[in-house]
Amino acid sequence: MELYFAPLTCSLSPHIVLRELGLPFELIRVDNKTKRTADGRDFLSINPKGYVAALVLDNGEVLTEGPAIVQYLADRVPGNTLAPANGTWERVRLQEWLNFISTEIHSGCAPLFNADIAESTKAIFKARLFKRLDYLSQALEQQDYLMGRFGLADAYLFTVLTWLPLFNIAIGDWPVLASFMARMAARPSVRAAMAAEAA
Ligand SMILES: N[C@@H](CCC(=O)N[C@@H](CS)C(=O)NCC(=O)O)C(=O)O
Repeated sequence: MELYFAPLTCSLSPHIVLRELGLPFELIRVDNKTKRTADGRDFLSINPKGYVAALVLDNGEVLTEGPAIVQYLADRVPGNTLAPANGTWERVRLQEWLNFISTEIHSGCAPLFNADIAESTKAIFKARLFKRLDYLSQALEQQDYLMGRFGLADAYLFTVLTWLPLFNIAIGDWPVLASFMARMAARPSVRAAMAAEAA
């Protein structure tokens, strides 16, 4: 399998999951501005959507959309503890979390990356994001991970929360989330993924 990634973007989530599951993969860097891969190919010919993450399977199929990719990966490793089995209520709960992170946090951060949006407008998006962070903080108050034990949703949440300092949002304002980030950052898979992306 090949994972097309751009450093410290949302592709970090499937990258962490690949390492947690111990699946073999090749990491291929994409320049998100030029849409070229590190080995000189046109990324748009691989993923016409033009964004990471993209996973190319051994049979040539291309899978995109982070929440779909991580669930596909977990389902390849029977008995792993990163995702409850398909068809169970717990799996629906996982999908609820992945969707929340995707639409409320990941997409909630998107306007804050945009240099053409005025600070006064960004303040509106930030206020909305803060409510979601409050909710996450409550959810993690009594447990270390979103579903009790470490799983797919945590890899995704960690990934999107690493962006907060870019928007001058101090994670320390949510001590529970700061502890979550520290816990996640200490995981060998996370350290290895971040080191590989920084290389
Ligand atoms: N819906 C996609 C969004 C992916 C996405 O936002 N990728 C960003 C990095 S976090 C990207 O590559 N943006 C470059 C672009 O859109 O040109 C998913 O959830 O996987």
